[in-house]
Amino acid sequence: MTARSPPLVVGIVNCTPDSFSDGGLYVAGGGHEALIAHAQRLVEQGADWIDVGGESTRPGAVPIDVDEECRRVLPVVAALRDLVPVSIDTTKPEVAARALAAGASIINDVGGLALPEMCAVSADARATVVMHARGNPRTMASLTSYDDVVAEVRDFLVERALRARSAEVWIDPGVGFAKTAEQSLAVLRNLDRLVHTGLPVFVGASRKSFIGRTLGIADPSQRLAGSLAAAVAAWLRGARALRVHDVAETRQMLDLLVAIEG
Ligand code: HH2
Repeated sequence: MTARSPPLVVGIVNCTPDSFSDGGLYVAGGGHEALIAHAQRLVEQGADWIDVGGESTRPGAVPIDVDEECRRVLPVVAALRDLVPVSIDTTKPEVAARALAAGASIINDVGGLALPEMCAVSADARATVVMHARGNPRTMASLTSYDDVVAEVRDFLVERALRARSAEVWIDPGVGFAKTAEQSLAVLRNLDRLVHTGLPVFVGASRKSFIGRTLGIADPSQRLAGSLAAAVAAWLRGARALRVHDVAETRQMLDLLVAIEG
């Protein structure tokens, strides 16, 4: 293993009642105040950036409108703006614009800049994360036919990254989005092919269903060890940012690897 600087650790704050991995944990536990306290804890644990999302992308998730999404995320974004870089995880240009005005500096678009309006809004962001996906949460599970999943994901991302108007553009293979467990494993195994594009690579594998399917673990909260394995694999292949639920554990793992490797 060659020494390399650790990736950025991106802490996930889901302001949703129905996310796949922490389904409404913080919403149920006290609304915005609890979400902000959770985000602050992630920063104390070593998160370099916080990703705030208000709409679940879980397969089959029910869509919500702009006002409801903003009601969920904007107070959290505003509370974090002076503490840590914040990305807004949304596919809606209006939500992205309002979150940037509230203090977010990064757009995380799991729609991969499909909408021209989102490309325009990205001009006001410091950075954009462009993720590969197909269809929407209701259809993506059936859109998993590829000739060469790695090449198709890479070519999609290179083309979509050109649409971003921010100074910095990240690409993300979209683990679990319109991908079977085997395809998610293949994408992670071949992540260096994305890294070779020269664009910084962002990976969100934390607690995802490919870990559950591969290891036979139904409960997402029990997938920490698998998530750490995916994080190491992504880092060793050159990922520069890891989107994770378990910040303290990911930080500890990365810090020890850095200490060993020098
Ligand atoms: N995965 C999820 C949401 N947003 N953004 C990027 N860039 N990459 C990802 O892999 C990614 C993402 C899904 O995870 P989670 O936020 O935990 O659940 P939910 O979509 O149910 O809110």
